[in-house]
Amino acid sequence: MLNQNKHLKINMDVKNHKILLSLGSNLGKEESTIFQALDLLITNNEITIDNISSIYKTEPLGLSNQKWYTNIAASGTTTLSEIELLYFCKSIEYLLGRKSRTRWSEREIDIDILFYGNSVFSSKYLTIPHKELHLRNFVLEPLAEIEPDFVHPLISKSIISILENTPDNLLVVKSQTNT
Ligand code: A4P
Ligand code: MG
Repeated sequence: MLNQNKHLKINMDVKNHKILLSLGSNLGKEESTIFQALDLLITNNEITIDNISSIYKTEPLGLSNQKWYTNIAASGTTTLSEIELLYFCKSIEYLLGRKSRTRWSEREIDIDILFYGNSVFSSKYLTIPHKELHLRNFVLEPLAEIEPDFVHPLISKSIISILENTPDNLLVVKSQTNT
């Protein structure tokens, strides 16, 4: 009886956190890989995906001699911790064939955790909010479509207002509306 109560207490303490993710690919079947990644995310019963943006075609940031990217943003919830969510995203990247390359190289799939509720978190392996999201049109445009009013906990501005003032001038083109 005592043990049962202990488990009940643990379950009641589990918290659902809002998550905002950015997914990108510029190698292989980009769109289908991104949707496979979303399908794999929800195989975890501790993750929900509630909304996804349109698909965007985006000019590459970093190494310019690579193909344009396909990028989307997604929102959902999780009861995983920040680090558990990162490891799960990394395992999906691996399953979908992401190879190890130098930073900013072309990639089969990239899953970045943009926000985890209003959490501010920094460790060797994970920084939340994602440290460069406010400087990137390819992240901000899709995100503004689904979460324009979400306020960045460090910058204290909404996504739409960050987008309106971004210094980034790389091109982002909406290619398909999700219905
Ligand atoms: N990491 C730290 N914080 C996070 C976070 N919030 N979410 C660590 C996810 N990962 C995070 O990432 C390197 C390490 O960052 C991870 O192992 C994790 O521990 P990675 O995905 O393995 O390598 P990367 O993506 O090459 O490096 P990085 O620094 O994450 O690059 P970005 O910022 O992801 O940029 N241009 C366009 N148009 N569209 C793109 O999607 N993507 C990139 C990659 C460059 N140019 C692009 C795009
Ligand atoms: Mg990344």
